[in-house]
Amino acid sequence: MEISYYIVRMPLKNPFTTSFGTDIYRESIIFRLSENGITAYSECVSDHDPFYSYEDNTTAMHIISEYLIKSVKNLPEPEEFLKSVSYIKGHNMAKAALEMLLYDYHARLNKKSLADYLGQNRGYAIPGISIGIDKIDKMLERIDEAVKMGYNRIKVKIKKGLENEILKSIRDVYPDISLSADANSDYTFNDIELLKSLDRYNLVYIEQPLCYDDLIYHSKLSREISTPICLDESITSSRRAEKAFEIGACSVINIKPGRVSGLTESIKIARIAMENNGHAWVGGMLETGIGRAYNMALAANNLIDYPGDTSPNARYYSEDLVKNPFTMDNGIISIDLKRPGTGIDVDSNALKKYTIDSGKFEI
Ligand code: OSB
Ligand code: MG
Repeated sequence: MEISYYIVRMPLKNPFTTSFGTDIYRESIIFRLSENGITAYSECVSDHDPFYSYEDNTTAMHIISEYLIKSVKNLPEPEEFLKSVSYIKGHNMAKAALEMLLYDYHARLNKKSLADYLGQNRGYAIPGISIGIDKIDKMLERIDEAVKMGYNRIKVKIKKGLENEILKSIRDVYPDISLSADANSDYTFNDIELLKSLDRYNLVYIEQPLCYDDLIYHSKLSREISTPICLDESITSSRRAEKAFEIGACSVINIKPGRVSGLTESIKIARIAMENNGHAWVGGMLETGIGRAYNMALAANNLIDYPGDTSPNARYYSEDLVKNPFTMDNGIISIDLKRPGTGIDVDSNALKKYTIDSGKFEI
């Protein structure tokens, strides 16, 4: 059996700035499996640099080639695959890339769309948008466009020292839109007064205000501010999600399949959120059309109750890796449940064009 990989470097339509830096390109790893007349693709959401998490493309390729790829032999069910690699600590993005590849393969084998294969789904995703840090007038322009397009929630990136200026300018113009702010871990508990001052903006939640590996101080913070806390970086597994709810560290979770080792854990986390009267939504990592299809299938699940960062493809790249992008109509993104697996139609010319390195695993 053969699995190919392609490291792609995709120029973003617009630079994307978070509290940890500015991206002009997205470098991700695409996997392709072809067996028994079925072709499956997946995307590893690690990037060139370890700035969002400790994983990067080099660590992901190392873990995949040395430890994970052999467990894909015999094409196990995704859950079985995950169990067989549980002896490897962490490296969830690397695990997720193969777990999702197996999901696409098995959904296709069962002649079901991935959304149906995952279980109860509503057939569409409810998108919000994540807007990077920029000059205030640029951010307001982007928000204006997004509101007109029908996005169901606007999330803006914030950074220590810029938060009040950004949020006040937005609320002055849009007092009522559903608004959230993502700090990507830029604050510490010492910033408590500053964080309290954000309560006045009536945010649906503040995303990951404190350190990426912290639960305890998020729990302390949640008792000091009225804005609900949503965790992203801190929730790396269903076990951590359980603990987060148990100690009140958050009431909302941004689920990114890549961060939590794939769709099996994603669904478990969404269920935990619902059982704890919390909320769950599907985040994004600026995926190409390949990874995006997995996020959409998950976002269509009935356990997901808040709008996600699942924008249609056209927002990210002027040329994508798929020929059938998702589009947004009246604030929803429909999923074609008649197409098997992820349903994507990969544009092999575009894949070739943006590939900077490639190879094969023979297993
Ligand atoms: O924190 O949610 C985040 C993008 C890259 C890394 C981290 C994050 C993001 C986003 C963009 O917010 C979400 C998207 O539109 O894909
Ligand atoms: Mg985030």
